[in-house]
Amino acid sequence: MSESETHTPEFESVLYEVRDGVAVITVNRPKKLNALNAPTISELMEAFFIARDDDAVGAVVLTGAGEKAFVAGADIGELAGQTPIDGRRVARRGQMVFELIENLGKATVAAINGYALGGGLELAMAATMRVAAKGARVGLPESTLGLIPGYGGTQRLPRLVGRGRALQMILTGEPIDADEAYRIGLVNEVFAPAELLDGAIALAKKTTRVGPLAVRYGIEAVSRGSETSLEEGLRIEADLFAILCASEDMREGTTAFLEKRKAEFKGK
Ligand code: CO8
Repeated sequence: MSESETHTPEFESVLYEVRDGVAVITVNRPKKLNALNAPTISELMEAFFIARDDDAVGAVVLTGAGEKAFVAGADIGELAGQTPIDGRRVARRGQMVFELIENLGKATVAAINGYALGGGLELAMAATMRVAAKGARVGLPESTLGLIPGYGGTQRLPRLVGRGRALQMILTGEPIDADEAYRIGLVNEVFAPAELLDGAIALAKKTTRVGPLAVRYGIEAVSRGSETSLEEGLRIEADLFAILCASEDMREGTTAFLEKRKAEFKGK
């Protein structure tokens, strides 16, 4: 075990551990259904920085403590007293943390183990992939509070499931269950609750067996490319492809194939 794998940071509302090369980050406020208050957002940011910078971590799984919720949203107690100035600042801060997750350079799998509502679903949508426990419920109920999503929901949901379904979820506030989320492509897989975490770790682990730079640039190509024209996106793809052609990993991957052996990638 490397030294970095033994390093377990201590947080108030977030648990962090590394299992076999996968960092498992757990939002840990089960009595409040893991609602995201300001300190939890800060701790999540710190945890993701640690995962990003640790070479012993190849991928990340993000989940919620307890059996009831992944994250039931932003903390409504904090939201209730916000002025417009606070609201903008808090929304931008959360958005920044979610962008860190989205562009971590390593795959992140959100393991949705119960309610993922409002900021909770928005957090899961910043992950590279999502898996859910059967019976989990996901939605954007902000409109029932007289709000709209503020952690990226109005932007990421239509990109994932299309405009019509996204607007239905945003404007009615009604949640959908895991099977329906799977059907519309919002989650990648559905597991029995007892198998969710192992399933999420197994999926995350698969992304650590391929070239690490390929994962980094694959995420970047999809992320940047989906925000631009096809022509510009194809150029981004070709540029990133060209960078990979200069990597040791590409040399190793192609040579290993030709020599009929398993590639040993170094992320270089
Ligand atoms: N915030 C704060 N506390 C919460 C939240 C939340 N989002 N969700 C649950 N809790 C608390 C409850 O108040 C309760 O606390 P206590 O025991 O002290 O009374 C505890 O968690 C358990 O919850 P319930 O008793 O309500 O559990 P139920 O099983 O009866 O209901 C539900 C579960 C259906 C999930 C229910 O708790 C619920 O509706 N929660 C709120 C869901 C919601 O509306 N989420 C969206 C919040 S708004 C948002 O996320 C905006 C994001 C963008 C913000 C951008 C700028 C800040």
